[in-house]
Amino acid sequence: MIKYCKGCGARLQDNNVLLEGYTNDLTNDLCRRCFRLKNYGEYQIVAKTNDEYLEIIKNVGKTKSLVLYVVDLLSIPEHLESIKEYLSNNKVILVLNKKDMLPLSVTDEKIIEYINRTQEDVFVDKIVISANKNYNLDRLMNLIKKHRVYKDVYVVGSTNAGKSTLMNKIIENYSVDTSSITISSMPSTTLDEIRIPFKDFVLIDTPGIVDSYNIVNYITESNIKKISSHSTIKPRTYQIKKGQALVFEDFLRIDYVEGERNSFTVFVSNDITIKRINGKRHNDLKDLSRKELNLKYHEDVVINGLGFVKTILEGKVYVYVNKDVSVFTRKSMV
Ligand SMILES: Nc1nc2c(ncn2[C@@H]2O[C@H](COP(=O)(O)OP(=O)(O)OP(=O)(O)O)[C@@H](O)[C@H]2O)c(=O)[nH]1
Ligand SMILES: [Mg+2]
Repeated sequence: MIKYCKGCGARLQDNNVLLEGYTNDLTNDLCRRCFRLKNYGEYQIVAKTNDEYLEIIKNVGKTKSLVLYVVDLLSIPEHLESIKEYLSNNKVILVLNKKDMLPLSVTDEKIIEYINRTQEDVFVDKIVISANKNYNLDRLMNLIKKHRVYKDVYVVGSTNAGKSTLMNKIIENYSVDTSSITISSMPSTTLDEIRIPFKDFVLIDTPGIVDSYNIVNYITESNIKKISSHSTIKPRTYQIKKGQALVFEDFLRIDYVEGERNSFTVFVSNDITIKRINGKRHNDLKDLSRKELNLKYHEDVVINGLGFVKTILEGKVYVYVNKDVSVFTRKSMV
């Protein structure tokens, strides 16, 4: 009998320890990797190519089913609408997750209004939720009922957006099933589709698209844990003069190189240490790749996977970070 791991969706096998889905006993419900991740927090990297993920998402496109596109509010992609390239025939609900990370002053209305202002509208609905805190899940269930086309409803999005966490909360709140899907702060936790039947529909978790421009691919495991802390961000504001710089741990530096005295408010995990330095006197992290960005009035500097820095006045910054991490400016979100 073919059996799939209830944690990550991989097909269970007892032949090769090195391949996904390995277990020493095929009567187990979990593969060894999920067992260790759930019980000891040990993470084991699995090599999966982006082509495999694209294949999965293209297949979702062929089904014409309703799709929940889950996005981490702290890492909103620059072009949300590009998901529709693969899902042109699907109705897609945009699910903005991890609301609990943002200060309470950032209301759902403000977030949705911001998305409407800055992104092309390709979604049948948009909703702000917190899977961790069960926030707005009832409303989401109603949206699923309202827009569902067939029995199957897919959950897609970048790795670490919180798809499996959302699935687990829906299982906890709305199903008699007691199994739970594996979640972790590390990328590529879910490895294959996982189908969970509910009264009127079947929800299908999918592996996240690995975003190769996300900072999580280029920092240490201990820094990944720091950037994905679960406590509400306390924004940190720095009055900053030309020539000064902010240094984030050992992976990011932002130099303010042109402009009047400005104010930088940093929205990143509270566990990340930030130092303000005299940029001319200290050369820390200048060996990282440099990106030059011009600031307009009221813009955010977004560091994909980490968070953003809200600025006020016009000016110019140099951002030093791994060359593959995407960094861009946008109109202020908050
Ligand atoms: N603060 C906060 N963290 C969340 C929330 N939802 C998920 N997370 C965290 O985000 C990380 C990734 O969660 P997963 O559910 O494994 O993400 P995923 O989208 O299934 O990831 P892959 O399976 O790798 O594609 C974990 O550390 C979760 O605890 C949320 O609503 N708020
Ligand atoms: Mg997952």
